[in-house]
Amino acid sequence: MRDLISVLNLVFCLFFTLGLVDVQSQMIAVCPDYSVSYHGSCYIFGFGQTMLVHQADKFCRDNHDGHVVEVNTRNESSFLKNYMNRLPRTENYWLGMTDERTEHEWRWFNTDTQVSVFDWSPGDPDNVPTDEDCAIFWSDAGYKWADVPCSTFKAEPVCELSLLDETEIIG
Ligand SMILES: [Ca+2]
Ligand SMILES: [Ca+2]
Repeated sequence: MRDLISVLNLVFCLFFTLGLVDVQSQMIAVCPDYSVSYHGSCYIFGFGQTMLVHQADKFCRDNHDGHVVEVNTRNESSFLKNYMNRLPRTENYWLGMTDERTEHEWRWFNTDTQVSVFDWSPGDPDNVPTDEDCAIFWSDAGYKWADVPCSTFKAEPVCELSLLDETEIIG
């Protein structure tokens, strides 16, 4: 009987410990090894494949439980632009925003909130030659933004994972 109690104690301790480890791992804000982190977000770059924006959106959700990058602050914008300019490659990257519903009113796909910080390249957004309702970090403009057609343009995704509420981290 004493042996049985010992065994039950051991099993309980084991489950308790495992449970505790699990709780702790959910509380610790750590980005995956293959990502870069900045102020509560992880960014995953360099998939080596270009795709349409709706494919990029699905790609980030399905593979990384994240979304195509959203730029919420000037600092985040600078961080991403500087990072892209240092990468040894020249690719265009998707932003997770569109002005499909109302021209010139840009909204984030992920949260359906209005975009408040922009970093357009000179002359953009121009919405020509065709309807251009999606946007990229444009390599030719030092990764300032350009509007492009959603249904035909291909670029690489940058997936963003938010670890904590960003408003808790700013300042
Ligand atoms: Ca963001
Ligand atoms: Ca447009």
